[in-house]
Amino acid sequence: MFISKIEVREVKMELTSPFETSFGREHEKRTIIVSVEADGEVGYGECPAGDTPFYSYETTDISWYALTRYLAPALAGREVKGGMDVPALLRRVRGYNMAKAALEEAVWDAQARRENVPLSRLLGGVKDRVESGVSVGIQESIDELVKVVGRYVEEGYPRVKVKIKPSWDLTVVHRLRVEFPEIPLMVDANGAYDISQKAVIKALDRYGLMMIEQPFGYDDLVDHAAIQKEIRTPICLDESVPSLGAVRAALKLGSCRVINVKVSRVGGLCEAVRIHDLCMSEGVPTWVGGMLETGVGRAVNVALASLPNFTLPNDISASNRYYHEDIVEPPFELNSDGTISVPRGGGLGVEVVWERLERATVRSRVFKAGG
Ligand code: OSB
Ligand code: MG
Repeated sequence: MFISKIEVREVKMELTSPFETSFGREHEKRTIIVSVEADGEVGYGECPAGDTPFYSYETTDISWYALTRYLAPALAGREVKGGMDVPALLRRVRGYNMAKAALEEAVWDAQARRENVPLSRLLGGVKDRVESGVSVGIQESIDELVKVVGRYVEEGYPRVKVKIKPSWDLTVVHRLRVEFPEIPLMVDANGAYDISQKAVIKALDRYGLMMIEQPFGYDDLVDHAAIQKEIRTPICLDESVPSLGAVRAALKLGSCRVINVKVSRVGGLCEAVRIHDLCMSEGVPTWVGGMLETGVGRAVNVALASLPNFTLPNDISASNRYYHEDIVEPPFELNSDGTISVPRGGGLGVEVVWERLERATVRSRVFKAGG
């Protein structure tokens, strides 16, 4: 496939409700949508980096810089067989995983559309529905959180993850267990603790949580290994595993028993599938994490989650959990069995609605073969 044109767009989408984590609160989502034209097909990908460098150094502006200065120019005018060939063309650039992932996704989508197969099939997916889960941010009060969680349980979400931080942890989990004794529940600290606060993590071990996600620092595999030895609840890593190499180190050290695989955090679908395959061969369960993506990134996440070792509920919720109006049609919806269906159409299996994309676009740049 000859990559004749790449378009990079910054898009601004209002969230249905603010999303607060241990590192801050977001009211709207700035994201980057890239499109790649090749052999008459157009493929889409998304770079859902955050507005601030509190989850990752890679912010929307940093990704924009990497995409427009180095990555899109490195890909425009190149010949590829498909998504599989993209990492090698971008490898000279170190880091900027979220920016790289968006371009690779767009090429995968174009390839799958050209072959008229669902992206899921191209990746080795085996499921036609993937298990949904909802990630609930920090709220104004515990009563408010109970209301919000109750609403999602009512809507049929089969697993709830709540964000925690020091001062919003044990009392919150205790109350949730009183109100919802049976629901599959987990917590995500986004690295808000360190080993000196391990008493909190050990106390969380009493609540039958499915897992505790990323309690300690993003670059700390050793202390995660230490705490995992002291508790029964599986530790799940997110920020600490940005690559296959990091996953290998984490498994060897015993830093976790579950891996959150985020396409954008690991730099694309090729790396995500490699991590999936390694975890499958090691008997380590995985699930697909999210970054409040629009329907473009969500479609990619759904396709990935259809692979066999994604055996735990994913951070993939319905479009209306995030946005009043998604930029794709049809929007993703929650089935009555708590799953989200894998689209059957070619590529992502959903269509970007041009007027909505245009309306949400803040800035854009075009790169063509031959400059
Ligand atoms: O840590 O998993 C995280 C959103 C943005 C950045 C980091 C995280 C998250 C979420 C939301 O938890 C997951 C979703 O997209 O539903
Ligand atoms: Mg996380």
